[in-house]
Amino acid sequence: MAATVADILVERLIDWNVDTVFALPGDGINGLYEALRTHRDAIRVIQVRHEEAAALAACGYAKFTRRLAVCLATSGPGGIHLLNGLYDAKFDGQPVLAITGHTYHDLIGTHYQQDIDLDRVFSDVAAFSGRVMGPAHVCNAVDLAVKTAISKRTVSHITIPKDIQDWPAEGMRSKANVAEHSGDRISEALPLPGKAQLERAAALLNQGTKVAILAGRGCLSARDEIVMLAEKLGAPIVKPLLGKAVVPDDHPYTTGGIGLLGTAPSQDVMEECDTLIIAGSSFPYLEFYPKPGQAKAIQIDLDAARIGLRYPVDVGLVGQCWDVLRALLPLVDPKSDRRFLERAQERKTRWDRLMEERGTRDDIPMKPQVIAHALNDVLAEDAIICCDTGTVTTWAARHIRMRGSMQFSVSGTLATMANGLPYSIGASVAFPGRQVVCFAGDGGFTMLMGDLATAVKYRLPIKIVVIKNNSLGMIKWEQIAFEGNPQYGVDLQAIDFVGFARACGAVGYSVSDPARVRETLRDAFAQPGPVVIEAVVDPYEPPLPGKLTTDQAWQFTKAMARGQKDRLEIVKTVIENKIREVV
Ligand SMILES: Cc1ncc(C[n+]2csc(CCOP(=O)(O)OP(=O)(O)O)c2C)c(N)n1
Ligand SMILES: [Mg+2]
Repeated sequence: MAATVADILVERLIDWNVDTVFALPGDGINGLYEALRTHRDAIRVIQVRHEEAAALAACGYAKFTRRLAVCLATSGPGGIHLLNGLYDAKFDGQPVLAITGHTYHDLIGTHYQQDIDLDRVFSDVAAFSGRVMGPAHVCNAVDLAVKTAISKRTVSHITIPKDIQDWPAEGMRSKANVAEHSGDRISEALPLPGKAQLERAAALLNQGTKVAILAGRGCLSARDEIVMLAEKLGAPIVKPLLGKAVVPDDHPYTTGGIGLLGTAPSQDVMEECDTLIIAGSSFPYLEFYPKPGQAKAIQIDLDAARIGLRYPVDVGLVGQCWDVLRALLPLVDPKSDRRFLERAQERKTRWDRLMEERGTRDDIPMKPQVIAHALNDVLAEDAIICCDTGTVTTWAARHIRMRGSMQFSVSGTLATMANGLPYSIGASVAFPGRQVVCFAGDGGFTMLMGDLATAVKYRLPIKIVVIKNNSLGMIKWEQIAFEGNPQYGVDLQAIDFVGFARACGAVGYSVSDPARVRETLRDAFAQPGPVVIEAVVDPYEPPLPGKLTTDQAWQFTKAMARGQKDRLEIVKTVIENKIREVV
């Protein structure tokens, strides 16, 4: 039986099947911690080293389990540290409940210690943000927060003054508040479009001669349906990065990724299609879609407000991708003309050859692609890959190949750095038996690398590949190729990541010779616990888009002319890559 307000809260979380909370303690949540301690058989606390990691771990947990995830932080600074991870969850549509402490209820607003109105601070990131005011206010607030997070696939927040956490569970209730009035049940909204809309969509697909499918994260549970649709239509499947695991990378119908880190054949498909079906994707980069007016378009999305968000679609179908596709498939006629698909397949074969060539080069310094490519040899069929943000995203997107039931994620729409390790913690906590791999840059990893200690503490056997180019590489290339400016403020001094791993109680490996990559990865992956594999790579390797535009080439030339340091090395690397592409 609940003795305190904090007990009520923890017990309500347990009622909602929450069994894990990512957290870091503080005096603003001591009451909650005591309740967590006395309920530790039913709910566990994963103690992180930085609250941002708690929120990002919760986001990763939600992404890979498709369940509600919970993070907890103290009043003031603890709550503020959560924010970036919560925005990541909001932007990528993940149900995360954040719980924070607040200062004493009768000192709020008086410049007291850590007196930050977190319910106001969180009002932008959270679809529900409430302050719990007493024992009779807990269950209804938790219920609404949970239901909002799940039903809107977003962030909810509850803050609770520290003294109220210790108040007795009984005895304070307004006249209007009926005991046990709030229900802890949620029923999923599963809308299906009407027959007329499905028929209009099918008619467009049946008329199209060059149909393309853009299959995003909403299709992660609709692999069979997407493949059936592609087979019927002879349509190439283009995968935004959050949808990388929708179909395996060697599936004959996919041309791989899209965007700056995508593939040239995917870009060709988008440029040439006359009909596009956007399924479960809010892929943000507008310039990679067909030009408005070029293609008839159909969009499937759970959120009616997102229909037509990125492309002026002709038909919107609101619902879960797998549901809608099942309803749509019987109305779609099989196409015998496979020329569009075959052309895409030929181009994809050429692209794969280029990636094979880039991924197996024996240059020293080592090309970053080489380690991403070699990872395929050690990845399990059900590996979970958590990729960080930077040029590393390009190497992972192009070279790490989805197989079997692998899962993959990045910080998609927020594109925050430092998500890789916390996502991996979330994944490894959720799936203790599975291989979890973090693929990060030296910049992103250092932001939250204190949380390697979390992996050690909970014996999470995460394998962390750190691409060491001693720079904030992505921004370096943006300065050069997009802005036409020489690089500035992007160098990082080297860190000994092997020494760091050891200092944390993990195992460290370093590899700089392509000839030793495979055996290093094999040894590292055979270790039972967390491992850091530092891959020392060529800092001059540019993450060039699949297809270089004239403007990019021009900006690049401009930066070189304006005194980009190391320009000879850079030009040499780019020209060499271009020659290899041609021959
Ligand atoms: C929190 C945050 N700060 C800054 C950025 C801008 N940014 C994007 S990628 C990047 C560089 C990443 O460097 P690193 O992790 O070393 O990877 P690399 O690009 O070198 O492969 C930066 C600074 C960001 N996306 N997120
Ligand atoms: Mg770097």
